[in-house]
Amino acid sequence: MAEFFTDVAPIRFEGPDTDTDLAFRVYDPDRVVLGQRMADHLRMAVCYWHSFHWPGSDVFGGGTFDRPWLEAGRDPMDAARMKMDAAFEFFTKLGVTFFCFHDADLAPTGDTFAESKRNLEELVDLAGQHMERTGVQLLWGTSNAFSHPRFAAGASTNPDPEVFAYAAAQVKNAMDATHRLGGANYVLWGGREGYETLLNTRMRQEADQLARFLTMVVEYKHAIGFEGALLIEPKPQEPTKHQYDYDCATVHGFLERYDLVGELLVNIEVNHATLAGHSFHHEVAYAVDHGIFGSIDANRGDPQNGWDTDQFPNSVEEMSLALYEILRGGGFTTGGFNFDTKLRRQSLDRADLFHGHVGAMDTLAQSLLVAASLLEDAELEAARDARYAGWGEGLGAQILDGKHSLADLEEQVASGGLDPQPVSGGQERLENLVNRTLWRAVSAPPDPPPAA
Ligand code: XLS
Ligand code: NI
Ligand code: NI
Repeated sequence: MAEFFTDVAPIRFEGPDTDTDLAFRVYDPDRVVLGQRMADHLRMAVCYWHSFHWPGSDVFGGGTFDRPWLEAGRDPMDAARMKMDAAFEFFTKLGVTFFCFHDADLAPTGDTFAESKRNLEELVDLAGQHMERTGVQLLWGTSNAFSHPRFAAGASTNPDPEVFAYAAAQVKNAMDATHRLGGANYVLWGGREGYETLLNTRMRQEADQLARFLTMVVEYKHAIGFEGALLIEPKPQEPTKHQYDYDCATVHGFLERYDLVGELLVNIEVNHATLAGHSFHHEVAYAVDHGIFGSIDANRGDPQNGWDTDQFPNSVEEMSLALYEILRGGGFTTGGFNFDTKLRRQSLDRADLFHGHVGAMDTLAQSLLVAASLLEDAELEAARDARYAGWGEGLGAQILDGKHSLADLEEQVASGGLDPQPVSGGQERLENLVNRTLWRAVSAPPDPPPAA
């Protein structure tokens, strides 16, 4: 097997004081935090598409990267095998636990559906061998039902039922591939499940189609005995002007409306949250609180841009707040942190892909320490508990139990029995508490190893 990343040695944990550029300063997979290994808390994954299947092109220019398997004129199956060799070399040198793929980045699209299916099966077999050899696992698989021109007007929400059928066939095969590789989840991102103009769109019709599609996916999951979670990835727009899976709350409402709650969870992407006008913290807190939290696509946007820049995460604060909510909710079950991240187009060196991921992994490891520390000293939670204490007993509990009507409450207030006084929300104190934890957590000594 030819090596591609020949200039890079396996990345090691060397601690915060190391001078080695490509080393982990905080991410130490076996370090125990809140009783669990860092690697098992974070469940990090590299994405196949941006990392290996994208040449560094943008809407104004072609590929800039050194990716020999993407060069024109190669036999597509040879190129796909070469790409897979490089990908697994990268995963193992990085020391990441998982990867994620779309059918279309793993295997070349053939001239016919049957040929695409054969290609996928062959490359799934090969991926299985690489996984066996390296121990790298699959966090999730998905199907690309947005790039091909037939999906320009949507996949399941297309006005043409034959396109719906085509997307169904594709998703069935991608679910089979994911199942075969022992994937922990299957993701559905509705890239073109939205509209460009309302002038030619029936929103209710398209919502019914989407619900029918998802119901078929749920039925198929149970039919094949796939035990992973099904995840919807919300995004408000791009490439379409409006996407139906706008944000977590919209997806949640949709699941309720079509009786799909409990069957599908969400895969929250940081940059999609910010495009929807929310913070990432908001989306995670919503999902955890409402029982629909599944997994994360970790990246970041650029505050000056209104599109999905998919940069590597580097804000410990942003990630810590989200991780705090995740840990509060009990941590990941099937989900994890997938790096849905792109290098910048000028990042031409082979090593740049390592720099992006090493920084991102250290950012998450740092954030885990901060979140664990916030959880352990419990001050944030105590402040929240105190703020809502009135709802746990007396009047508050009675109201929630339906023991009072509007008229009842009017009587109590009118008779002078109630005289509520405003209390401080304490926001600045809590913000300071978070900031103190941010600079303290990372320098704290690691937990002692668990007793044997
Ligand atoms: C695009 C999405 C995509 C999904 C998988 O914005 O993030 O990469 O994660 O189809
Ligand atoms: Ni994504
Ligand atoms: Ni995205």
